[in-house]
Amino acid sequence: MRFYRTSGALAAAAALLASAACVSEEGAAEQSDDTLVGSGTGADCTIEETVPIGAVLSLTEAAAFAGEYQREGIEMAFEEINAAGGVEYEVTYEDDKTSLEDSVAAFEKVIDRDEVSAIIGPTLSNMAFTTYTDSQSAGVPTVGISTTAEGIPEIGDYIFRASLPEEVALAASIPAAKETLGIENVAVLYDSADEFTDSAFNTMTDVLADEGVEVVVEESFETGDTDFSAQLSKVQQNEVDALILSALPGETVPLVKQARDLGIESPIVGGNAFNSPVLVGALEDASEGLIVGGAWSAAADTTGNADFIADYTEQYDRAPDQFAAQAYTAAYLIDEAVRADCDANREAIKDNLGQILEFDSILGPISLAEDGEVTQEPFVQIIRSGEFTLLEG
Ligand code: 1QQ
Repeated sequence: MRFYRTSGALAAAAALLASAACVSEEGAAEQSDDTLVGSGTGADCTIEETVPIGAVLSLTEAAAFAGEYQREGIEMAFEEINAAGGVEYEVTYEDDKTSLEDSVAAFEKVIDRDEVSAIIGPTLSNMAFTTYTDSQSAGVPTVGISTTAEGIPEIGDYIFRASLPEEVALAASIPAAKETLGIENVAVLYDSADEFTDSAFNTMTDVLADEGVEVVVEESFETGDTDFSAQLSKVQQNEVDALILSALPGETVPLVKQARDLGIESPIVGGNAFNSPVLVGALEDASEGLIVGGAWSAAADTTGNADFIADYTEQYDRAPDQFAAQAYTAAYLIDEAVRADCDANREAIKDNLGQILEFDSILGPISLAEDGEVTQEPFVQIIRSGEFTLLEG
């Protein structure tokens, strides 16, 4: 067993040398701190220094429906991990207020001020396309927990996601909906102003074409819109078997309510943002029959899921959702990467995150590849009487 800890002065000198010597391709100095290296591996790893983690989340404004759950999922996981001993983590939470500007500032804070070993977040792909270029050039491993748009891991080798790509969710939910409901033609409605919903629209179009489902109406709107009568009147003029909807909850709720008020009764298939009890609660009766593909289900029989649901519900006085579950899982994946070489420096975390194979999680077995992409099975659910039930998966 190797023991890496050195005296403070020696460690400081070594860190200085190391940071002078190690410059990543992008020119950013690599973090190399001997006090973040411990002894032992895996469950036996012991690191004396507290490991700093940054969590940049949308804790207020439009995406807080997910961000609040994410904060709780991260908090609960690190409480459990810290209680198990060996490695202690301290998380700094930053609210990006669902704004790109604030997200960029929050990333700068955790990278430069807090010198974190890894970042979790942000909540929306819309911010990630910008903020991930910052953590990539600073050489900080970053794990997305709900950044599902196409092209996210491709931003760089420090960018990972423990969030099922929307392409994978839709490739499961649309065929399942087609089979269950006998869908032959659809109307596709999408938010063209958000990176995630726009990317999901492209995927929906591809999957529908592959499935031989005809798109008879295709209409867009923009984040912040509240009146969908123009788009819905096009739907009314055409009999469709289903509505395929790519939207965040802020627009989904009024759109679906307006559709039902107009007498449009077609079943609705949505993206992973629909996998949220907040959305179901806001839709009330209009949520009946919604079909959604996502990374997690309360009904799934995955390892530890029942305990996770029970513990979370006790701690936060409400049941967890997909966003809490993915955030919780990401914390464990970071811990797994730290313990692999018992090294909580950025470079070691990055190298080891990319080698996680079939980690047994509440999302099911989950792997992260060197290119940052996640592999896990999707869950397709249908909402019945306000409850998510498994349709398939
Ligand atoms: C993204 C998403 C959203 C639904 C997260 C809340 O998947 O922005 O990629």
